[in-house]
Amino acid sequence: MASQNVTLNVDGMSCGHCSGTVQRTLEEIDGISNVSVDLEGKKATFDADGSGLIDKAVKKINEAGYKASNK
Ligand SMILES: [Cu+2]
Repeated sequence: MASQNVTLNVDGMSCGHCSGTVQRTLEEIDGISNVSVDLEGKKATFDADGSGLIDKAVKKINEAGYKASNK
């Protein structure tokens, strides 16, 4: 399956610690790579290689205490 470039909106990040947490949270998911988190822009971008990864990424970010949305 071709990997898909995904951008999520992420609310609730206020400093580099927050963006680092979101970055690590995404990097820990199998099938997700090339993670980049934009603190100022409130976005996270990554490549997803497999189905269901976007929902999983949203869920994991929310569990980490931030608010992700896919739109
Ligand atoms: Cu912070």
